Amino acid sequence: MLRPTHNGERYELTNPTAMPKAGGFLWNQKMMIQITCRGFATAQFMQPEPAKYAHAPNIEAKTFMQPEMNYYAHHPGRFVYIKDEETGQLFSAPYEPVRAPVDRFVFSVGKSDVTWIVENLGVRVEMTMGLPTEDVAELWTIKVSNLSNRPRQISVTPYFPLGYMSWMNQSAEWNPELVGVIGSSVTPYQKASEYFKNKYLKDKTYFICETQPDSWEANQVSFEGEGGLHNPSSLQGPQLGCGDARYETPTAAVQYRLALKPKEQREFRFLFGPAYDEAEVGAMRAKYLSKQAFVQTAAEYAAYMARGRGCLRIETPDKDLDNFVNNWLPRQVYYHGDVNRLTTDPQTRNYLQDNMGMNFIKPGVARNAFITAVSQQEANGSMPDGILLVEGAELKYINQIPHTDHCVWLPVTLDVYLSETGDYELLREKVRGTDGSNYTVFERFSRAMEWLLEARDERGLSYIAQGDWCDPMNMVGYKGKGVSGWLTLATAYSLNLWAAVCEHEGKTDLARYFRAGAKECNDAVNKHLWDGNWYARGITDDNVTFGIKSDPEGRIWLNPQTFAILSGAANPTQIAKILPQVDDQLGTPYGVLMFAPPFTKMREDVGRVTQKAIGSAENGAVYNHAGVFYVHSLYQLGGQADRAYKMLRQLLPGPNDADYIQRGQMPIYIPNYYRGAWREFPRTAGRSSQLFNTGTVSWAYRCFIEGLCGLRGDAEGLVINPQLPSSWNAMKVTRLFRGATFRLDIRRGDVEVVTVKHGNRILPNARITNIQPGETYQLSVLVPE
Ligand code: CEZ
Repeated sequence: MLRPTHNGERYELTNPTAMPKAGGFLWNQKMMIQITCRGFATAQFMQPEPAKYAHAPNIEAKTFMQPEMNYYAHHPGRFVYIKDEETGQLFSAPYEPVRAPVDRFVFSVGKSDVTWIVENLGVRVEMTMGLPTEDVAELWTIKVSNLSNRPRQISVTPYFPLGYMSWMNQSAEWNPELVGVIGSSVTPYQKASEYFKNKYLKDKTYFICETQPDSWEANQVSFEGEGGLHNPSSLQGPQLGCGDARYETPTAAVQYRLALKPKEQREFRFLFGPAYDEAEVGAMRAKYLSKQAFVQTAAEYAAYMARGRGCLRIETPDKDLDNFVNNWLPRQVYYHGDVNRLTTDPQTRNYLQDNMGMNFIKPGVARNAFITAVSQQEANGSMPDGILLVEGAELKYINQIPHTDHCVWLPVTLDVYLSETGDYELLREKVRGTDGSNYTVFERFSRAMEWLLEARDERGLSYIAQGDWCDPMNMVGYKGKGVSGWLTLATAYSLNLWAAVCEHEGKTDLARYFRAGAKECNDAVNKHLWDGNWYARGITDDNVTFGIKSDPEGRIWLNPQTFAILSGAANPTQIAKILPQVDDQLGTPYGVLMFAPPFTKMREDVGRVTQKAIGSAENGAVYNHAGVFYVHSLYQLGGQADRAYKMLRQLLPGPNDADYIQRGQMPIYIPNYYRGAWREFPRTAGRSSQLFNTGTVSWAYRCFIEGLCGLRGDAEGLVINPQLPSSWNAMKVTRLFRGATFRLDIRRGDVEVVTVKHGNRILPNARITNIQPGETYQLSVLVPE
């Protein structure tokens, strides 16, 4: 049903009904498209705010990408109807909208294209979607072959619905010069000021053909007629109606009537996308719509994807894991670092963590991100809720709600930048702020740490305002008093990391000062929030401690436990109590829950998180971002290789069919969550959100690199400390680091500590210094049995 092919470069799904929402995604710096195995698609492009060129049949409120997207017959998608004109039989590829059972179905997701093979009624349809590297457009190839030994009369009707473009003005018509359907609209608005912003938006959508079709239809209602999408009336006639849409819902359908000889094959190419005017469509046509241009564009795009290859190759006893880590995980990390989730105002914590992953791919990008971020620091040292990436961008949606954790992520993500690059120079760089201030990066970080220390109550616990890492925890502290246990611990962790940097920079007084601050935070948490076997999540405005054993819902939360390990708040006795509680109360077959039990009704002193569907998203799902923090803390702690690996492996679906079907997702990315509530609702537990925007991936990559493989840089070199799960005896790793290549053969051996041999020389400790860029280091590593 589902398997890797082409050396893991592709995944193929051979059934359109087993995992109906399974899909793949492609992006470039201006657009993104997610498409399911059945042909439903969600695409957006930046101008500079995200916009659509294929719309839903109703006007949607604009918001960010949602989990568990729902699809329905009229959902935007890319389809082709095939009709046997002799018998009248009809099917569609990939599968929607006709949903006729087919003889063969292959949905194949590659890193730089998505393809389908669908066979039915003796006809094979091959569909391929690609993207350009720089422009916004979809490049479609549709190949039709007569598999039978007799001549065939068939019609081929690509159908690319444009949807309800606008309630102010929408239309579509055939354009003979451009050889395609051009939909036109006016983006709805009401304020006069918006007119000037919208004036140059790409309000046209085009679907243009390399080969002149025999007929076309630009009117959705005329296309469907009374037959509906499963059996459109217009496919009953000798040709499509060649109609237009005049303030009627536009569509794009074109038809080729083919007489195919036995085994004959025909190939068609199309371009689908947004444009400002016809001249732009013409330019896109000239640039892309030919066989040669398609080939060249695909090669360029593949090269663009290849630049996100990452710094790690592993060979372990788990082939599916290797495949994911070598092929797919860095691709998803690259996506995050390359396009910042296609928003112009990423949440500050997302921006910093997404760029944390970029350290393993293109550290220069991460470096610039620090500068961009701290240039927007507030005068009081705090960080804004979102980082504005383009001129004129504004803080939107969740970024208008005050969250108090953003400063924490500065040292946390800097830690990875420094360990990858050793570039402490960054700290000395002066950054002019948007408020006119001029401080070095070092000073700005120190100011952020000061702010964190300030933003605490008389007990020494961190105020939460309307949220911390947990966005929808918006009512713990909205009256101004509530505090976050997690944030207090994260602050301590962050302060300790920063203190180490201060030390490196010779600022011992500052280091001592920030360490003392961290200790204060840890002490406060131990005094007020240790609940006997685990840490509470926080204390509300009305002084109610929550996330404790007497809570029937939201009894134990993962993040405070994780960060108590990272911050040093938890001593070994406490850790020994916490770990089994996490296993028992939060462990599931699909990963570790963010908290349990889930809330079944609104808790007004906790907030919106308690209103989310039970076991979905932050309401007690396997929220992978929280899960991977925990994995990281276990690797940091050491001696937890099995626990850590188990949960790291659970981040990806499979490898058995039952697990794939339950999760409903291909192992080509990590979603932001899998449904929890596995005791309450086992039927839906494990189901993937299908949302590939997630802070999880940079941490997951980090866990593989620094944790499992144990290859982490320090100021002068590379430290080697693999943490193999007990069921593995060996693994091979190739790691790119500071311009050099490290090839490691790691085995268990009769040693007390990790022992590294370089050539014939046993190194005095498991660390390589004086690394020469361009050099390849062959290392034999023995780890204790
Ligand atoms: O958004 C994520 C945020 O992008 O939720 C995480 C948070 O740390 C990330 O920064 C945990 O709360 O309800 C909401 O408003 C949330 O904002 C969610 O929508 C969540 C989404 O699942 C998007 O990924």
